[in-house]
Amino acid sequence: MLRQLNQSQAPQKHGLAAGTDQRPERPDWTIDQGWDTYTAQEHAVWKTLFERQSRLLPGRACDPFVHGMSELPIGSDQIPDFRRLSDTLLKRTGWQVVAVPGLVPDEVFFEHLANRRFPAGHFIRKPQQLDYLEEPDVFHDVFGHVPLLMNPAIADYIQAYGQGGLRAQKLGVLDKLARVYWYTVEFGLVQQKDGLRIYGAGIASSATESVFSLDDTSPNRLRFDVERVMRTRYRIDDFQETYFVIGDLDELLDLARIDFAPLYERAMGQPEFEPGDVLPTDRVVTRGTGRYHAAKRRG
Ligand code: HBI
Ligand code: FE
Repeated sequence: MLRQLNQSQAPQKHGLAAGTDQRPERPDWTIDQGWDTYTAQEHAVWKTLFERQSRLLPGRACDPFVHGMSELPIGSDQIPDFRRLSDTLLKRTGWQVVAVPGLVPDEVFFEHLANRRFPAGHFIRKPQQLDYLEEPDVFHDVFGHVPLLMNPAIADYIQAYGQGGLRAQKLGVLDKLARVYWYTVEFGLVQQKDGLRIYGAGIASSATESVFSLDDTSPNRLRFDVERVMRTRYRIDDFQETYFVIGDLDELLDLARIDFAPLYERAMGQPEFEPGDVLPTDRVVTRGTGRYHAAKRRG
């Protein structure tokens, strides 16, 4: 089954994906969500995706994700109204959800995050492309990302990522910072007392990767280390070969507070790692067989 591409694949597209070549209505690329214009079929696609993930995620999604979801006006029958999501989020962590046509240029994206505005695709995928996505749609962005914006650590971390992104661009090290976002906010795992759990939106919104990331023997699962991750390439078109594990979402709060400049300095000129590499210095949670990607390479 083709995999759901993720908006952080955007670094390759630098914000302008296929089909969003129209000029933005506003300088910040936001549009009205147009909630009243969604068709019954679009709401039905949401329902299919929501019910599928709701069957899969118990015991797989981390507790803060489940908790955040339960406190938000996100239901099975309809695509959520961003105004109602923002009402709840603003009170809890000061975040809002704003509608955008799709991928937006990096600096626009970072500017929104730095101001606690989460840009969410207003559109939803077609019924025939439930598992494959050219760019982030409302299910990926709202079901995958928004529940954890209710968590104070994630709320601060993603704002700091926005601020850091604007700086990283100026320093020419965006690719290193994008990897940190990728292996945490998009594809991160967290070690709970009762086992490994998903917090990455790219996994939480994907039926196939929700299972692969936790249950399959193929991927590596390594303890997160920011300098290691900064130097680790990632897959943009298939399951990850390695997932990085944090001990608690609050670890990201520490990351939000440190100055990345010395880390960029140290990473410069150092060798980079392939997605499937396991280093002698890695703290290995599970060493994968690599069988899934090896089979794909054989074709
Ligand atoms: N645009 N709408 C949207 N959503 C994203 O997640 C996004 C984007 N543009 C750029 C981007 N992500 C990435 O290039 C950055 O995370 C590096
Ligand atoms: Fe995402």
